[in-house]
Amino acid sequence: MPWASVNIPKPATGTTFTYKIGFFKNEGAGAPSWWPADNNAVTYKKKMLTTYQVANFNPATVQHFPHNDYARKPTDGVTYENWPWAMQTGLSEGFHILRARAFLNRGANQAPLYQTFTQTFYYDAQTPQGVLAFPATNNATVGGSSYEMVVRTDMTVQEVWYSINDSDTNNDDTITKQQNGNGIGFEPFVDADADGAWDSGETFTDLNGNGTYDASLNPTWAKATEVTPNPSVISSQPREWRFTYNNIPLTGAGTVKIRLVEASSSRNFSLDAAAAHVGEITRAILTQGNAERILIGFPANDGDTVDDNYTMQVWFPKSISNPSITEAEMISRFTFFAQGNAQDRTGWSINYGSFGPGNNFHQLSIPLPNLYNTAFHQQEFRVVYQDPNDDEKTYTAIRRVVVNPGTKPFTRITSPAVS
Ligand SMILES: [Ca+2]
Ligand SMILES: [Ca+2]
Ligand SMILES: [Ca+2]
Ligand SMILES: [Ca+2]
Repeated sequence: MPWASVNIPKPATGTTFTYKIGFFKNEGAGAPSWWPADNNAVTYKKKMLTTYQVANFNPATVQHFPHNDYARKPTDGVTYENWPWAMQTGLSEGFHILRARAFLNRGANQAPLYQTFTQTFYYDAQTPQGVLAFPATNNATVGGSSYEMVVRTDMTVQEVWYSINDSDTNNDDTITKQQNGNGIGFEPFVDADADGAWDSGETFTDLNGNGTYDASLNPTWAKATEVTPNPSVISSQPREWRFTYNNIPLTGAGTVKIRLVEASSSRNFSLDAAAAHVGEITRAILTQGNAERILIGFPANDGDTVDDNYTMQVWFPKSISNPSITEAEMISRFTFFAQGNAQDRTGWSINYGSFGPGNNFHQLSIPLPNLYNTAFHQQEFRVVYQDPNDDEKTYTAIRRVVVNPGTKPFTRITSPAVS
C-alpha cells in the first residue's frame, strides 16, 4: 500500500483527540468472487466490498428510451424492423430511477441469483422554464376591475408564486387583508379560528425563511393556482397556472414578478432567483383599472376551502348603490358562477354597513349551496355585477377554491339506480 496522509485541524487545548482508521481491500484488485455456501461464508462475504461504476456517464448526452421500452418511430414505407429506435438524447429534467442488479457468481447453465437495488435521483441541470402567456409582452396594459394572468411552465414546476409592485399602496395586501401578492403583505396562513388574524399555532408559509410568522413583508408573495391547460393558450409549455391581479390602479405602471419553484428550489423569497434556484419571470405592465370594482372578501385567498356551511362575502362600492335601488333589485344585478354554472340567488342578502378597503364597500352575502363536484379539485368562483342601465358597468371578481362535500342531510335515491 502506498503512503497516505491527511491533514487534521489542531484540536483546542485540553480536548481529547481520538481517531479511527478503516481499510478495505478492493475486490476488483484480484480477490475472488465469494460464494455464500454456509454461515461462515455468509459472515465473511458481509465484510467484503466491491465497487462498480458506470464509466463516464453523461446525463446530458446519454442515448436512452424515455419510456424504458424498445419503441420505434413509425415510418411510412419502411418495414417495422427498419423503423428507427424512438430514443432521446440526454435525460429529462426531474425525477428518475436507477436500478442496479448484483449477481452471484453462478455456473453457465444455472439460474441467476441476484438482488435489485433501486435509487431515485433528481436530475437538475437547469431552473424551471416557463412563460407568462397573458400579458405576453412588456408594457402591455392590464385593465378592468381585475385581470387574470396565465403562466405556462414545464413539468418540473411544483409551485408558482407571484409578487405585484404597482403605483398604489392602498391595494397592498396589508390594507386589503387579502392574499393578492400586492406590495407589502403578510405571510399566508390557515386561519383556523376564522378571526382574520394569525394566532400562535396556526399553520403559515414562511416566505422569508426566518422560522417565525411575519405580519408585514415587503414585498409579499402569493401562490398561483394550477388549472387544466386551456387549448386556446398557444405555448409549448405543458402546465398552466393562473392568478388574478385584483384592485388594478386607475393609472400608472407596475412590475409583476413570477417565481417557478421546483423540488430542488428554496421557498425563501428573500433570496435572489439564482440563490433560490428558481425560474423567475419579470413583466413590466401599464395599469388602467376601473374606478369601481367588486371584491370577493371571503374566501380571502385562492386555494381556500369551502363547503355548504360557508357564506361567501362579496364587497361592492357604496357608490353603485343608492336608496332608489331596492335590495332585491341590487341582488338581481349580481350573478354567481361556480365553474361556469350560474347559481340561483336563494338566501342572498345585503348588509349596507361599511366593509373592505377604506370601508368604502357594502357587502353581499351568498350562502353557498352544495357545489361539491368530484370532477374538479378546485373550482372557479366568478361573481359578475351588471348595471341594467349601463352595459359598460360590468364588474367581475374571481376566486379559485377547493369545495368540500356537503355537510347537510340529503336524500340519495339508491333504488331504482340511475340508468
Ligand atoms: Ca431543474
Ligand atoms: Ca400596491
Ligand atoms: Ca386566527
Ligand atoms: Ca417568516
